[in-house]
Amino acid sequence: MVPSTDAVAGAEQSAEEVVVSRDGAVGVVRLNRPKALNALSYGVVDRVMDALAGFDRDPAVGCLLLAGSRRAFAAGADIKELESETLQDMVLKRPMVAWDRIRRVAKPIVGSVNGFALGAGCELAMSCDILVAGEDAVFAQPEINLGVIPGAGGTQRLTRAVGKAVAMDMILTGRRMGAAEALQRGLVSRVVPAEAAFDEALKLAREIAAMPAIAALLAKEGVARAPEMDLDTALEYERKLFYIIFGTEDQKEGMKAFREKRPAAFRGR
Ligand code: DAK
Repeated sequence: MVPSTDAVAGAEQSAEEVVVSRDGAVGVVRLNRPKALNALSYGVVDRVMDALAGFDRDPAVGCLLLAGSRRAFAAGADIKELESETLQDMVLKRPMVAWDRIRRVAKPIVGSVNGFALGAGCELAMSCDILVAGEDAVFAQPEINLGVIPGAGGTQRLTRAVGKAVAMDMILTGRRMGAAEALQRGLVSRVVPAEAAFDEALKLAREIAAMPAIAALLAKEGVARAPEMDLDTALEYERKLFYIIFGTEDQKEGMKAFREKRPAAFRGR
């Protein structure tokens, strides 16, 4: 069972900065460092990535849910940790490698955003496949105000999500984008009342988790790869993914159930 919002709020005192739980076929990962507005220290990022990778390997899980807390999804990388870092640290410790792990997750990831999603917090949110935002959500890449630039995909993912003009505007000024604008610009897919964001995201994740698992996985792969390919290559690629689905039991079951006018009983095979 997923801890209730209160339970997670209560866990503020605990040492668990990342709370990992299961809700049926949904693997839930919640940032829980509210006193620092869920600032993403190296340790927190590692734990998030470990948890996502663990759920990705778990056959009982069909969809992942990544959430923050009520005031903040995450207010960025941990500035206090970053301040003393050097060029040599960046090159030799290779901290970016941890961030590549979320891109390798095959199962769909739903993100639930309340409050601040700033800097690396915005980048982590954009690494999810679908975002449900509370009306209080605020997105920004304010790194320029700290003398740096986005380093976990912001210049690339924001540009792909909202286009060059708006991405330039946000990244060069650090300006914030509210939930309504994020919806209008296609950064998030749903905006709901702030207090409902987690529950709505969980509902969406449950719905996806109940879908035929291999089809969901291949559908995600097709959409995720779309911006990386020219149309001809992309359509050919989609065709191959489509062929693969015809090797699944769920394809047979889905179409048989349609013919027999009954709900399909997908088994994820
Ligand atoms: N890091 C560390 N602590 C943070 C933090 C952050 N990003 N954001 C907030 N906090 C802490 C504050 O320091 C404060 O803790 P105390 O000082 O009281 O102990 C606590 O959270 C509450 O924050 P405030 O007192 O500031 O609360 P306010 O309501 O007044 O303001 C705020 C909320 C979100 C507007 C403000 O806290 C703020 O501006 N925070 C910083 C936002 C920001 O600039 N974010 C971008 C960070 S740079 C990398 C990949 C990516 C990145 C770096 C490396 N690699 C792979 C190596 C990305 C860089 C970034 O994200």
